[in-house]
Amino acid sequence: MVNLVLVLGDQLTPTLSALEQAAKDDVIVMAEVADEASYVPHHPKKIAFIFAAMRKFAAKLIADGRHVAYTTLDDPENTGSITGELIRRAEEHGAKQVIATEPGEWRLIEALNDLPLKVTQLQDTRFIASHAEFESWAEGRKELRMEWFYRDMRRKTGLLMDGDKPVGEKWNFDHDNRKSAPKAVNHAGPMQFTPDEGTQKLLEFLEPKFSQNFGALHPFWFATDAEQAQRALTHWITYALPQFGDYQDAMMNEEKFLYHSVISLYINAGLLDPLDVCAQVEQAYKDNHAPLNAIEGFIRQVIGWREYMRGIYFLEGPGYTNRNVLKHARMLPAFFWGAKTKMNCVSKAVAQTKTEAYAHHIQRLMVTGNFALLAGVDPYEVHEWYLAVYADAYEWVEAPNVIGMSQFADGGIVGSKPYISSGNYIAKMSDHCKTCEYKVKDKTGPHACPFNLLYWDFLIRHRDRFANNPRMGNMYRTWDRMEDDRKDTVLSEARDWLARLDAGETV
Ligand code: DLZ
Ligand code: SF4
Repeated sequence: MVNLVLVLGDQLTPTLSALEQAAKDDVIVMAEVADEASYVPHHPKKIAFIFAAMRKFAAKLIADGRHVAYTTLDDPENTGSITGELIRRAEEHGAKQVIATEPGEWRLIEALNDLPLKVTQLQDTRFIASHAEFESWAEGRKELRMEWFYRDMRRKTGLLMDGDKPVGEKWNFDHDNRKSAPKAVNHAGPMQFTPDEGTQKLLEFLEPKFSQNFGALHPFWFATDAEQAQRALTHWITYALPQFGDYQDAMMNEEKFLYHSVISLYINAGLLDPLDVCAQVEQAYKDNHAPLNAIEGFIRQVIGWREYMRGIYFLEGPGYTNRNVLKHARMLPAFFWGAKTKMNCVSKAVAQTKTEAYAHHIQRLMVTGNFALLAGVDPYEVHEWYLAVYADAYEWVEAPNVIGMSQFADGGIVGSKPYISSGNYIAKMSDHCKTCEYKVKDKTGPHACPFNLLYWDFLIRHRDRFANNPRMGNMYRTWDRMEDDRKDTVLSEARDWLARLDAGETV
């Protein structure tokens, strides 16, 4: 009797554990379904990327002689969900068993477990650390610091290791990766691909279906198969990696990508293998093509941060996305969906999110994330926004980054203090403030940068929780040294500003 083998839209890897386990004549089930396309209002580019890559992956499997039962979104028989499609295909082929690679979201893991079929969910071996490894690393630790986990991953993979010592005698070169925005960027951005005929047809079909979603479908330029994704990686290694480290945290009005690789969407969908990517990047160091701060900074994101995020998501369990220890309840402001805001930094980050389904980590963490945290936005709404609008976002990676790292809604599992800053940080790292209607130097008054006001408002609202945090004592001491009049002005202007935001004014 044949089994069904499930391959999801972010499992497009020929060596996927479910595919390796399958017998030659098992039926591979792939399905474009309304449930996955709409459980959050995904950016149209994200949907197009996943569907286009799924179609090409299925075609390759078929060319390799595999039996693929592929459901397109417009198939009249389409049941609208992954589980519905598995039941339908099981009846069609007389199958009783499903072989799957564990999905990256609890929602789907639980749905598969509830199926009236025997389902085996295999480990996703595309990750470096298994759940068991992460659990045993985490067990008994008071603090789950990424840095310690990362060092274990360096030792495990042998990347940038000199025997049992780190190459360059330091594990982490982050200090060298904080240069402010350069005058000019001598890199034209990630490699862009003209959609082939099949992808073009898909775009025409998707356009009217998802035109209400936030985000521009055109121009669509993502790689949609492994070979193209590799070309994009090679292009980045050749032309941008040498500068990547220095300007990793910088932001510019006229540069959406700076020296960033923009390959997370390819890795997360399975088109590129993370270890293989790191090996290619390490080779650039061995070839003296790029400096160690760039190489180490990149490899840390992939084998350190990315794996650590996944570990936290699975360790914390299905309720993680509902955490809200700071009890934040403000609605996500309309400018996250493209309404006008006078804050140039936010406006730029949202605008490029809309056109590209991409913003880099500092735009996500220190602009939009920082704003949402300071303003006290409901973290669940923030989480759904990030999950929807970024082409690389799946819950296993997005939720710990947003609920944990960015919004401190998990109470400090991911970060030992909230990631907040006043306008100063943005002014230092970008050219946004120079052309902003607000004045970053103004701490109060009609043109005061909202980040300056909200920063103090946040700290004072949460004084009971954070005053004794050793990493935050300085902030409270600065506040305590201020004149009482000034304190009153700051807090009342912050609250006025938030009231205007809530009233729907353009702020
Ligand atoms: C994100 C996404 C979208 C938009 N559509 C599909 C789909 O139609 N079929 C599918 O198999 N996967 C899709 N995905 C990816 C899944 O949502 C993803 O596999 C789960 O969220 C687990 O990470
Ligand atoms: Fe952003 Fe404030 Fe700078 Fe304007 S002045 S760009 S709001 S940090």
